[in-house]
Amino acid sequence: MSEKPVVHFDVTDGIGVITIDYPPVNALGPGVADGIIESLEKGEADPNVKAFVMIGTGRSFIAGADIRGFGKGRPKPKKRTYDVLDPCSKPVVAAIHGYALGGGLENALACHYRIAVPSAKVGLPEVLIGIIPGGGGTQRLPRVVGPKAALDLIISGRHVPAPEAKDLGIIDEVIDGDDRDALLAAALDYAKKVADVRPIPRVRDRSDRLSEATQDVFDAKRKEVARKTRGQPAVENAIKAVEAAVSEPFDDGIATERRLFGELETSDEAFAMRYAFFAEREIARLPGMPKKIETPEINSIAVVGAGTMGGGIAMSFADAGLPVKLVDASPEVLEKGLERIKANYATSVKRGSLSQDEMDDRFGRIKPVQQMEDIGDCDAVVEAVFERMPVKKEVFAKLDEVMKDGALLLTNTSALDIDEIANVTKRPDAVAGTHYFVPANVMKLLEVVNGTKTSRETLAAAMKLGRDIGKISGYAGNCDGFAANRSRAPFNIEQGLMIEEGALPEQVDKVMVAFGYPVGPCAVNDMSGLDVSYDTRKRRAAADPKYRGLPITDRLVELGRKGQKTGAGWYRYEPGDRTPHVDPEVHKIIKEVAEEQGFEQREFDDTEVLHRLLFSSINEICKILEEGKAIRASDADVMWLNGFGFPRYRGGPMYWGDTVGAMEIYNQIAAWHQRYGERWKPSALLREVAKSGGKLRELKSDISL
Ligand code: T1G
Repeated sequence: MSEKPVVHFDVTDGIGVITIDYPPVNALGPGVADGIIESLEKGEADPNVKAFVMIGTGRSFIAGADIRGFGKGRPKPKKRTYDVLDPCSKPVVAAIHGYALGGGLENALACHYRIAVPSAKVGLPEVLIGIIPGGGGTQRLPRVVGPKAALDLIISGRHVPAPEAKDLGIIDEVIDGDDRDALLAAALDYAKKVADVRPIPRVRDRSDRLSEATQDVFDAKRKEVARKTRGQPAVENAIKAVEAAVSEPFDDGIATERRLFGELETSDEAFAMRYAFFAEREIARLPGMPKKIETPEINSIAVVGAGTMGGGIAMSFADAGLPVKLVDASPEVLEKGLERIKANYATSVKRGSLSQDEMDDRFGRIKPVQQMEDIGDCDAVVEAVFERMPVKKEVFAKLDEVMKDGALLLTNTSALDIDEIANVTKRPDAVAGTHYFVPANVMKLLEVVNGTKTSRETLAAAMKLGRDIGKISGYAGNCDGFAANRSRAPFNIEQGLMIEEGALPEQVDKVMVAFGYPVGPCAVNDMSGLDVSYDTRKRRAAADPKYRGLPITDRLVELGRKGQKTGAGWYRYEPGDRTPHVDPEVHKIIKEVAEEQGFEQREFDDTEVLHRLLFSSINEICKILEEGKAIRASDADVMWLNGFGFPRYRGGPMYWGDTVGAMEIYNQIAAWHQRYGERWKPSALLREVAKSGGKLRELKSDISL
């Protein structure tokens, strides 16, 4: 329990003000619920108190239950705030700024009125951590917004901006001011206004909207979410809980919700998703960095290169409200790049995820520029030109000339040597890698690569810049493939080699889809194009006779089977349809190349396919940590979750590895080392953690920055 009180209660002009004071986000931590209950009981007993206001200190209302306490056998509370707020004999006004999420919104819904500042956000994000709302949210929200909208909000877990929440009926009033003082003043006035209104409006008594739900609303939702939420029991339980809101009296519905919640808190999925939640916050911490480090203000950005990556990167900044200059020497490329950006925004507008005004604002922030001289005033520049070192060097030499002092010089290279790029400038301390993942405006992962001469200020600024545009910045040291792609490379190699050894592409994909990936790796190859790395393989084979490449993939490319874009790759595609179809022609090609190359073919069982792919990457993550090219194993998990679509309810490769056990993984890798040679040499760190009985997910490198 924290020493200082976490809830304050004072009476102002006959209004009892309950203030939650549990930084940083007013989670319902130890003592908060009891403090709210005590304040209500005190105010109820005080004849001078006519009504209540409930508000948070700092930057938020209540951000939800204290997730840190979950899964640790929490003591059952004697009373819950929802059960004291709802029947309170005096009206309670919830005053919301920042966030009212999970238990925060549930407390607000148990209040009798809700007002908010325009920038506030509300939501029930519990399914994102593998559980469901457990404080009445599945019963009250459908009574306010209707069952269909409630299902959408609970299953998406999305944060709803206050104006939209008002339109939905969750919020009664959005005030003019956007700061906490204005909110408190408005809430006090509102409370005085409603103090004598009777009957006091209680959400539990509202059932008019429940009749909107017929069974097909629930069946349609089940069908809609089936593919995307496979393996997540919380989603089905959430649907069941909302069904109970429609079919059962309120108190029975609450009991049903509690039962369905109780099934989930200690589920494997919930443990994994809570781990992911905290790992995504831990990744921001750079060991050895001073707590407070001066980083330059970034208010203007330039992106060099108007290709697919450059366009996506420019969108990331424009989406975050920053003005962007998009540079390309070729007017045609620049024009095409702008058209691609506009088309991307138009698709979002068509889908309804963006309004036309928002699209216009965002697109309006992107200014096309042809001369590098015109970007010198920008606070930071991101280079996103061809992945060829001579081209990068030329661009950075020019940037060094034109960019103002103190500007960040960032490269989006996915594997090239940051030091070699930095060394063409007179300011290598201002150079860092910021590696975006395709599509750059969607993928949350941003890999920030630390060059030998990158200053701490530049590193900290690049990490912060990623977070400021809503991404998850992850540290990587400078090496081939940095951390994310380097850890993924063995997976890709094993995928190709297993197909040479007899595993069919459809078997590899079936195994990984069953594991939880939305799409299998071969189908993904067909999407990105089998020819993408063909040239690289050919260049490497020419330079290094020992390099064996991937002859089967190369043959597919040489036969024009480049993937979806040519109607055939690992799979066959009907015109205008992206559905992969198994193609006997591919089986024939595999056989032919195997005979030519003398590859022995055999049957594979599914477990071997899964283990060959994931154990190889787990081993590589251990090597990356040993070399200090990543900070912690959980960072690698965050990169796989947010860069490679690893199923979230499995936590990440290292978290999942612990469900198999480090010793079992080590022994299997040691056996494959005997059978397949050098590429399966077990990492020393893996051997150590296996022998010590430790956890893969807790491994850390010893770098200090
Ligand atoms: N519990 C414990 N710690 C939390 C927390 C929570 N609910 N939310 C945030 N933190 C910590 C976080 O780990 C970080 O710690 C710091 O606060 C700042 O967070 C009964 C059962 C509110 C949108 O899922 O989405 O209610 O790293 O870096 O980017 O039905 O935090 O500083 O040590 O994310 O400004 C439902 C989870 C819970 C909300 C703010 N609520 N939180 O984002 O800051 S379950 C949630 C968030 C529940 C009820 C059920 C975000 C945020 P540290 P941050 P931010």
